[in-house]
Amino acid sequence: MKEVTTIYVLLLILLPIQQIYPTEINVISDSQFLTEEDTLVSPAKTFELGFFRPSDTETTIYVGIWYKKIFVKTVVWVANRDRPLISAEAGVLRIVNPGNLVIMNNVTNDLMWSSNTTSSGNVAAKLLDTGNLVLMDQQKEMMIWQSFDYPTDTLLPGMSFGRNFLTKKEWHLSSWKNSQDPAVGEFTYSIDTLSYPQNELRQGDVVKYRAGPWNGIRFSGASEFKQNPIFTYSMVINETEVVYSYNLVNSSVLSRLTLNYSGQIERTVWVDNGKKWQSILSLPKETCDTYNICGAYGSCTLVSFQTCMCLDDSKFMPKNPKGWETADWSGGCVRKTPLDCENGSDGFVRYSDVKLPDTQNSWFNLSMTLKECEAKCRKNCTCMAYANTDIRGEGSGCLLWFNELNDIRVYFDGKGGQDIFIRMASSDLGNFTQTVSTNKGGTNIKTILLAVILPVLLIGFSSTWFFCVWRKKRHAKATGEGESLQVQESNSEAMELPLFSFSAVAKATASFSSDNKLGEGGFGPVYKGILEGGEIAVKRLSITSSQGLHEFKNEVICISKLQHRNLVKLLGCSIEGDEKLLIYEYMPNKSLDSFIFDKVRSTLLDWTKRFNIIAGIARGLLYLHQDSRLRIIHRDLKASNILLDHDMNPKISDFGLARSFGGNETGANTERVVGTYSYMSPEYALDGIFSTKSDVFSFGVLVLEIVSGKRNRGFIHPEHDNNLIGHAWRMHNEGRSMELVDTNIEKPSNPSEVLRSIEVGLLCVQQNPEDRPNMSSVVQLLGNEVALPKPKQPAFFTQRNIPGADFSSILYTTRSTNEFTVTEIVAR
Ligand code: ACK
Repeated sequence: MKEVTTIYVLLLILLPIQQIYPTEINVISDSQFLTEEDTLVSPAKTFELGFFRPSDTETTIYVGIWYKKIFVKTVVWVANRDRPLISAEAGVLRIVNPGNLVIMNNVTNDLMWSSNTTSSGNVAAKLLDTGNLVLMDQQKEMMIWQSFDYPTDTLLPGMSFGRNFLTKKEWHLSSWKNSQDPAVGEFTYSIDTLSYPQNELRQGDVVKYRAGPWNGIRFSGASEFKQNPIFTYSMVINETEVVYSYNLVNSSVLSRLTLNYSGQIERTVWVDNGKKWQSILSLPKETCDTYNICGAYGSCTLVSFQTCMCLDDSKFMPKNPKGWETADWSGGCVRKTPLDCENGSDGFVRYSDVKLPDTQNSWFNLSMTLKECEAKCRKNCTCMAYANTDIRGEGSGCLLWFNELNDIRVYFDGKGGQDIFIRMASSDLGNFTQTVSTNKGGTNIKTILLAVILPVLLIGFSSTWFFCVWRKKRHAKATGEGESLQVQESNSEAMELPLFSFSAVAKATASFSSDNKLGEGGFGPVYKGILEGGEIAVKRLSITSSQGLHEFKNEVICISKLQHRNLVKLLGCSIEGDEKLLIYEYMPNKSLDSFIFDKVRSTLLDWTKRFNIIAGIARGLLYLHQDSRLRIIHRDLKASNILLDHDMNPKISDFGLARSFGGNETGANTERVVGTYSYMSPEYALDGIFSTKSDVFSFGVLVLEIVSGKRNRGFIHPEHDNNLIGHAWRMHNEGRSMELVDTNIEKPSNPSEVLRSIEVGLLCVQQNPEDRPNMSSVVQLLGNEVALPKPKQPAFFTQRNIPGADFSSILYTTRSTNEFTVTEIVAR
């Protein structure tokens, strides 16, 4: 470090330090670990791994994997599901020798989770685009552990489900305890491999639902997905393993199979334009899916007046007729004519379209023919039925059932079931092996089944270091000795911020040439520059501005501790003599206001992009309010403080006026009202009360501006005196909200999303802070088609109704645009 100035000394006193952490990294290695501010990202940015809280109200913290591409946080895997970190505890995911990936509690040093691996070589953890976290021995180029081997409640394409008899690996799903608790819950969904493989959903030890044995195409009793263009399935059944997996025909589709905490198996597909997960399969779906509801030889019919029938009325009867009269079907059915196996007179009757019985007591051979199968069954008097194991083509393989046949179901649509040959007494046979098909045979079930429309059962088991990387301390030459600024605010945690020499930054910006000037910011001019091969934006503190120094310190303190994809990244700073510089990642698309309020440029922001921007700002603000290690109130959220990256992703910038809070504090009262009028909530502008809800108000204004392409301040309408808020409120009440949409863009393809956004905006600008949603609700309301509360009348909806406001006491301003930041006004 070169010269230590008074300011620097001041900063050092204010703030002791710690490393500055990157947001996104792509490997965890011996020298690179993951903290709560970081995420490990897959190469194509499909998945992301990091620390998360199941809900905003939860104090528990887990390490998990979720989709990066979608903003609805969808966790697909959890590491420490039974041993979370608690709020105040700091966690780290790192590799400890020898080759063990662990989650450590940095406060207590407790081991919270471990991959339980060892390796003599160098080990690195990476997240693949399949959602699989893999631990690699880099010398041997060998995978030593993968998260796909430890599924939680989600089966992703390419994951295995089943068992390997050699390695003793078993893959099954286990539900979360509840929507906020990823601990192992009551339900499991697994392949029962004790006999011929079938799927079972269990609550504790009790089977709740069973998908029949695999028949080469599907799990018996499951409508096939053959015509479905989305998935392909594979099932391997051999001496070594029984493994089911599915894949996507089009890898850009996002799909998952989950077992939720209430025991529902669900296959969902992400619908991009609906911005939500759409369920395409949900099991158990109906009463008839209840395991063995009708007992042995019974079949569930879905007929309202009688749930259960016997498989074949002419040959079976209820075992307990009285029970059937009282809707107790559990006794099932028995044969009218007893078997007489000893005399060798029994035969077999074919039943078609049947969900094959529970294979608990079964035997199978994959190479036998049906004829051989029959002979084998005939010889064994306890063998009650046989069927092909594989129904493809002519059919092949042999599956035998012993003792009673349970959990059978006859289908009428021919899609889910298959043939089974059931042992019958000679008197129940014709001269030849009889076929009884529920579709063709004229049985009682058929009559009833055809009399009702049965729903089709759709089953089928379905189914950096920083700034890429702002290489820490890779700068000796260019930046001046590779030092860092130790930053700490009072009792809070320390950070380390790369410190650059003034000369290096001056060189990077062509000596702060006017050609490089991007504009005038909160505390001075902003320049574009190239430093260490990367584009940067440099804020230069006006030499004369004492207020700017205050903001400068504030920005360093606040933003150096924050890392989120929707916050602009502070890469470093420079403090030499009177020169104070802040160095940021460069945002090629500049600020949001340069787009939305510009006639020509606004046409480049279609609705999809605008919605993406709204959602991104919401997530960034949520992070500030709830998820970051500090609770930050930005206090100056506005269009000019939203920067846009190369892909038009929004990043909240300018933390000069931000305030941080610890513990449960959500706001404060100040006599120094700072911010920008047209984005200020009434309680803040008038009484100096600021809270997360005053940021929510500003967010609401921003949403309405993004939708309409009009500024709240200075809004003019020929019919009334209302500002933009008032105009939006008026249009909303008259059912004309769509008229608010910027006419410079094409008609939005998703009007419901537009209306939802406007309503969310109006909810945020309600007069009473308590009525405004918090940012977590905002994120949810924007992303889901849930019913929205009715917004109440907004605050400040006419240009003139700011009661008691006297802004004559503005001390000074720091911007010269018409939408300047009021650095300080005295609240009355
Ligand atoms: O709207 P703009 O073009 O985008 O003008 C303002 C100006 O500097 C003063 O704030 C631009 N600006 C600020 N920070 C950055 C950044 N990190 N990358 C690119 N432009 C920036 C902003």
